[in-house]
Amino acid sequence: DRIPLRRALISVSDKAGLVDFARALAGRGVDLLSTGGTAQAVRGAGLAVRDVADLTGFPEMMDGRVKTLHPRVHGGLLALRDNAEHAAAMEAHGIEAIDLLVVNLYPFEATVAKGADYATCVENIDIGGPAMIRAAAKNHAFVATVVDVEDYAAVLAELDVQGGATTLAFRQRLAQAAYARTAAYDAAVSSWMADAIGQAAPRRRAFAGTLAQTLRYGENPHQAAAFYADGSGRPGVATARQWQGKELSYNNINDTDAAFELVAEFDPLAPAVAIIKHANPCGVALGETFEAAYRRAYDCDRTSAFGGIVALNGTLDEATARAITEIFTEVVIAPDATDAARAVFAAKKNLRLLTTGGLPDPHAGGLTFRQVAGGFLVQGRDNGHVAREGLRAVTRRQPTEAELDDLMFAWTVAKHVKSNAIVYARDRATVGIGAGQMSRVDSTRIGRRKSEDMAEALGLSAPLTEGAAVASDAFFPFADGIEALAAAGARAVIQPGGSMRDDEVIAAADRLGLAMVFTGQRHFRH
Ligand code: 93A
Repeated sequence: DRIPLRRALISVSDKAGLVDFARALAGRGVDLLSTGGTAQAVRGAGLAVRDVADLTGFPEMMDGRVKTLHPRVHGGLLALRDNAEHAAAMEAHGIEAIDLLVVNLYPFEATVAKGADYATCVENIDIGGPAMIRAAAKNHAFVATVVDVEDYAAVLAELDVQGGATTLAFRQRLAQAAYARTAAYDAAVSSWMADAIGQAAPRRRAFAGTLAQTLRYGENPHQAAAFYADGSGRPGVATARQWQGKELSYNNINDTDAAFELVAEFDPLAPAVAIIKHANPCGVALGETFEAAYRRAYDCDRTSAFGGIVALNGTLDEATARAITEIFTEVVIAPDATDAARAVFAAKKNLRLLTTGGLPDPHAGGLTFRQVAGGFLVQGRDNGHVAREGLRAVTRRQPTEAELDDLMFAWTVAKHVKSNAIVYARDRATVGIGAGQMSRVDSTRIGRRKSEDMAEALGLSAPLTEGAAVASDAFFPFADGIEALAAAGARAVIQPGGSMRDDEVIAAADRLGLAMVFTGQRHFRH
């Protein structure tokens, strides 16, 4: 299964490492063939290389759309070397065997990420490259296929160890990676087109990403893991710059994402801070300054905030950085950070700081995924939004303006809390969060108990749930949830409505003097 490497076809858009690799191949006696730009670069380094156009007898034409789509190329890649008929065809048509294909494709994903116009994106759909990759990878019994600059060194190492040949196992590994590349490439094209033509429905979609990072492990140390970028360029943990600290873990990435998507919901002109633990917020607040917002968020649940992830919806400043370093924090993510803030963090080696250059658009479309046995669930992002004017007051008492502010705030936070979600808020800060319970009434109790614990720790005379506004991510199926909220001292409630027992729930609110509004929209998050 060892195949001597005699001839290579190199056709690359990314010319990094090209000349050194071509020189190393030539030095091992490999005959080089290349397309126009690649040949020029190789020749420019003083190496001998034949143009594919000379091999095919056709010039590159139609702006390069047709360069390698020719039987002399594809025959050379696909011919079975141990098949007499194939050998006869090669002989009859002047086809030379190609033992190594080196291709990296037109930079379609990068072109889309740059925000190029439609025609430019179309022009960057590579046709000849994927065709050659698929041909060579199919014929891995004889041909080695390289689609990644990072594999150049591995090829040379293989040739050295195998005396100028490649083994089947090596070619199989390359072929597997080659098909991953062409699949990801076409998925990127299809996803871009779906966006470009406004096809939001998750039908007839293919999904793929490009490897951003191999992770030390997954959710637990015995699970292998990796991080893929989807190429959308959405500002967030996938595209962020990390300034310091060790590599992010799987759980860090998941939590950092939850934190940043949450703060992105708030008006960037109003400082907002979220502290996340295990993908749930344990404190969220707006403030006059980021420092004030951070301290208010921290005061929701100081115990849980330890070792958390902090997200800001604006530039991290020095005072806020100092406040954050008062306790141990795993990751801080923000659109930007001042030099002074970075200097504060520089002394904390274990703290990771990520800046993104912007906030993700909470109203943007896109798809989210979840795996189940044997398949994927795909849905549109939860970009639902209810405006203040869209709320329907259903109780005798109408919420005051101040209560409405807090209801809207709590509702926004609740969207980012695992169901069943109950969020108590006062003065646009969370004061109690009940997350991820199987019964809604349990979430109301947990949020209250958290608030009582904090009141005790802070030496307050009463828990801040007294007089709070409360959001529930889905409707109250029974009046018991409302009764539990009233018992905690809550004064106003926001929820989707739509329960069979809405009448009982509204009657309970009226009896207990609560103001309640319906959103007509639910934010389950399981
Ligand atoms: O426009 S293409 O799809 N038509 C082709 O026949 C073709 N063959 C190779 N693009 C084609 N390529 C691509 O050209 C390769 O995948 C590579 O990305 C690029 C290298 O071009 P050059 O050597 O001229 O820089």
